[in-house]
Amino acid sequence: MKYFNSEKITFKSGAQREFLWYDPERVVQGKKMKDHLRFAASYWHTFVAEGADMFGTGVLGKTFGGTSPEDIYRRKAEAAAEFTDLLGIEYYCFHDRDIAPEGKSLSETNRNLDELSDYLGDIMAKGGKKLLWGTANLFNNPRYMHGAGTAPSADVFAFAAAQVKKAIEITVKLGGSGYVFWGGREGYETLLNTDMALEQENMARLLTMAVEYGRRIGFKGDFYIEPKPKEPTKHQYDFDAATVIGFLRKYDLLNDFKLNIEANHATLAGHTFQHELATARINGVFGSIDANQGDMLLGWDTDEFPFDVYDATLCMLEVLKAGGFTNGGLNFDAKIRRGSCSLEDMLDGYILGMDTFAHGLLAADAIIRGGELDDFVKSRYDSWNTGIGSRIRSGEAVIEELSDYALSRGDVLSSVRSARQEYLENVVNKKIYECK
Ligand code: XLS
Ligand code: CA
Ligand code: CA
Repeated sequence: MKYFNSEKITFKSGAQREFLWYDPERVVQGKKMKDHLRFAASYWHTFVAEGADMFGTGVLGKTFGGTSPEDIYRRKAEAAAEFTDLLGIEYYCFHDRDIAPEGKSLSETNRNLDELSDYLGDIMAKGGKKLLWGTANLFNNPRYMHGAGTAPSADVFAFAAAQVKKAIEITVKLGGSGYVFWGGREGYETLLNTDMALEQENMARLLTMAVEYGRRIGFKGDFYIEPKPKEPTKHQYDFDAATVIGFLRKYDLLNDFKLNIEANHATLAGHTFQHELATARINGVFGSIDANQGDMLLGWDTDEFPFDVYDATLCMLEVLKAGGFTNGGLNFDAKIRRGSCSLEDMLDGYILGMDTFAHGLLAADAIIRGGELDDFVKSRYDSWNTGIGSRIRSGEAVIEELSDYALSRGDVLSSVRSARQEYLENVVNKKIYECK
């Protein structure tokens, strides 16, 4: 059965749908483009979500012609294999509830998951596709209305733990290289009814149990937390990269956890995508990326396919500086707009995102090879390599010495140089325009 009315997407072929920038086999900095970018398809937006929003129902059916739940989920798996083949995408990501329907009891749900994950795993492995990460959907079902790992009810917490246990097993079975925690409802609406300290301790307990179990059953990949400041709750505990790093450090989870940074969540937190990536990198927790973009005129999580080459360039600059992905990749946690109501529109969305990041990779490589940014930053901080600067860095200088130094030195305004932002912005633009 063929679900998409499209030929395989080719590279600059002159076909109706083609990549202009993405060339999987092209070598950049000694590595193939596809291995730099490690593109993944998000199961939920691509094979599950039908375009419903707060004001209207779905516009694009994703039953793929199936009739019974079992049939529908098998067809979703087949569609996923075909879709990723068409685009040459090697990775996929899912929530447990994306790939199998919830049953009447937890044991029935788990059986569904066992069977359908076998089917999905086989069909994807046949085409050489790999699981980038798995996760548990701990936000959709009404039982999680007040949270899952941070629920006021210990019963709900235990149910969530059971779900996480199973999702980790499925991830391990399918050879996943990552396991994500996105704290959708792990937050609060008002402190009038919330014990914030207990909720955060409990979240850490759940993560600790998950790590302990995952390692025990042979999971060698990375656990990730995906920061997001708000939506669905008003105040989410995993607000941004810095907040999550503080939490991981407090609960001694830094050895097992890295971050999955999403572009749209960064902007919701009032940060640039690059800021969140750099924060992860300099703290040694850069892991994976949910590639999308928000709409600056809208204040919510729009999960659009990325077309902003500038942002993609600065993102890839961070990825290259971090030494590239190890277990992570670029997962398109992105959806087509509701008005784009054909399955094939999704192919255009992915082509848009993949070309944007391929262009970003080439521009980032050109920035690194050109060296202008690096040279500038190095020289901006050169006073830290000699004299008083190096004494401060080595810890030799005490505050009295600095006071004496300042008194003898006179006004220091003459040592202040221009930050040359516009020159550097010209450099970045030039690399984006000129790279081929
Ligand atoms: C929602 C999140 C979610 C996670 C996985 O905003 O982006 O899709 O990536 O649960
Ligand atoms: Ca995401
Ligand atoms: Ca999002």
